[in-house]
Amino acid sequence: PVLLCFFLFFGFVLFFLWSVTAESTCKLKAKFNLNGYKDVERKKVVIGGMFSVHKRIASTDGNTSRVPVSSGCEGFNFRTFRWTQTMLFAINEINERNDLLPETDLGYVVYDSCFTISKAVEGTLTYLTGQDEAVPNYRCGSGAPLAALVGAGGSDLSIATARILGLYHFPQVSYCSSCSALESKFQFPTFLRTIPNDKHQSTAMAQLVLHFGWTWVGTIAADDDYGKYGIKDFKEQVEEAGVCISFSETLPKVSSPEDIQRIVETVVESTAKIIVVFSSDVDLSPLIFELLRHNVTNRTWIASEAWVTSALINHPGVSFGVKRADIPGLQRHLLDLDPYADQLTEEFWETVCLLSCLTDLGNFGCPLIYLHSLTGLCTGSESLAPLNNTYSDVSQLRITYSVYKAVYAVAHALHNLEHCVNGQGPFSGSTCADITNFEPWQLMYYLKNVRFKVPNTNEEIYFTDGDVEGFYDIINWQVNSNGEISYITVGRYNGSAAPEDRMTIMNDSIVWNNEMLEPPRSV
Ligand code: TCR
Repeated sequence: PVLLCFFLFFGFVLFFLWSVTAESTCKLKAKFNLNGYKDVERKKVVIGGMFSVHKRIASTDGNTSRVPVSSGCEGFNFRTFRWTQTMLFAINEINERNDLLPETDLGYVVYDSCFTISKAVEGTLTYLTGQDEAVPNYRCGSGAPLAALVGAGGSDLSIATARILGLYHFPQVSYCSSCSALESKFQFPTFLRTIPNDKHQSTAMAQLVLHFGWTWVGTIAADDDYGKYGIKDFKEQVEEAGVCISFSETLPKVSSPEDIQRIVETVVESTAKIIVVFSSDVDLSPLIFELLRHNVTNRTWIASEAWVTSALINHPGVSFGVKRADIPGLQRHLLDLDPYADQLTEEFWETVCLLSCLTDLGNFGCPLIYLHSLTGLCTGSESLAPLNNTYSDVSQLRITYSVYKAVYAVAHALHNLEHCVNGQGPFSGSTCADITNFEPWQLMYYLKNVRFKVPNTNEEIYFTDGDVEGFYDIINWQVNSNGEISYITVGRYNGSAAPEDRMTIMNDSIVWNNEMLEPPRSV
C-alpha cells in the first residue's frame, strides 16, 4: 500500500504539471489594470512593454485541418516577471510624482514575447493596431496615444520588432537587447537602449584574456544575434593579439540532447581551461547541467553579462555585469502583488504555489487539495514574503534597473514634449506636438534628445546614437563553504574612457576555480 500511495501521489503531481503547462496559453494582450488612471479628465498616454515572461512557445500538433490558433507558451520565468513588474512599478511611481508629467497619466499594455521572434512580431503588430488581429495601419481603442515600446527582451526579438516599428517611425527603448548589430541607425532608426552596446563587452572580455596572459581559450555562444555577434567581436580582437581559439561551439536554441552531448565532448577533449561564454542562462543551462553530470569542474568560465547573477554553476568564475542599483520601494511592490491583477499574475501565483507545495513534500495534502477544486491550490491570500526566489530577490538589480531607466526615459521625453513652448518648438515653423495627439516621430525627437537623472542613483542618462555609456562591473562569483554563491565586484570597465584607463581590476581579490588565488593557465 505504501508503494501504491507513492505512485498515486506522483500521478497527481504529473497530472497537475501537465494541466498547468497545457492550460497556460500566454494571452498575448495582458492588459494591466490602468491603476495609474486616477481621474477620467486627465490626459492619458499608453506605454507598451514587451517581456519574455515565458521561456518558449508550446509545440503544436501540426494539424492543418483545423482553424489555426496562436500558439500558447510554457515555462514561467520568475526573473523576467520581476522585470515586468518593475515597469509597472516605475509607471506608478511616475504617476504619483508632481514634477514629472504632472497633468498626464501613464497607462500600459504589456505583451509576453515568450522568448520567441514570431510572438514578438505578433505582439508588435497587435500593439500598433490595437487589435488582436495583426493588421498594421489600423488603430483604434482607448483613444489614448501610444508612446513607445519598452522591450523586446533579447536582441533577436528586438531586431525583428525594431524593423517593424522603424517602418512606422515608432520609438522603441530596449532594456536588454545589447547586440552590436542594433547600433546601425540606418537599419534601426527608432531603436534606443538603456543597456550598453555589446561591442564594449567584447572588447572588455578580450582585454581580460590578454591581461591574464591566456593564449588558448574555447568559446561558446548562444544561437542568436547576442551570442553570435558577441563572440565574433571578441574573437576578432583576441586573434589579432595572437590568442588561439581551441573550439567555438554554438548552443542549440531548441532542446537537442545530441548537440549538447557533442559540445560536452568537445569541452572534455579540449585542453583549453578558459571558456568564454556569450549566452543567456536559459540557453546555457542544459549544457551546464550536462557538464556537471560529467564532473567537468576544472574549467574557468568567463561569462557575458546575461549569465552573471543566475547562479547556475557553483564554481568560481568571472563575469561582466551592467550597472547595479537599489530601487527603493520595489521589493514592497513585488511582494504586495494583487494575484488577480491580470492573467500573467494569476499564472505566477499558481506557479509559485505549486512550487512551494512540491518542495514541501511533507505537506501531502497539496495535490489532493488540487484535485478537490481544479484551481483551488491557492486561495490568493497567501503571502509572498517567505518566498525566497529570483522573483523577490532585489540584491542584484541590473537588468531590472535598466527597465526602470527605460520607463523613465520615455516619461521624460513625454514630459518635454508636453512642456514645449509654442513658437519655440522643434518642429517646422517652431511648433510643438500635442500630448493628446502626437505622432510617433515627434516623440522620437524628444527621446533622442532626452537627458535626465535617474531617481535615487542620480545616474545621468542620455543617448548617443541610441546607445548609453559602456560601463560594466567585473564580477567574480565565489562559493562559500555552505555552497552559497556571492558576487564580488573585482573591477570595472568603462568603454567610454581613454583606452589605457578603461579597465581596472584587482587581481588579488579574485578567487579562481579550485580555490587558487593564481589565475589559471590556459594550456
Ligand atoms: N542582452 C541579451 C539578452 C540578455 C539577457 C540578460 C537575458 C542580456 N542580459 C539577462 C536574460 C538575462 C543582455 C541580448 O539578447 O541582447
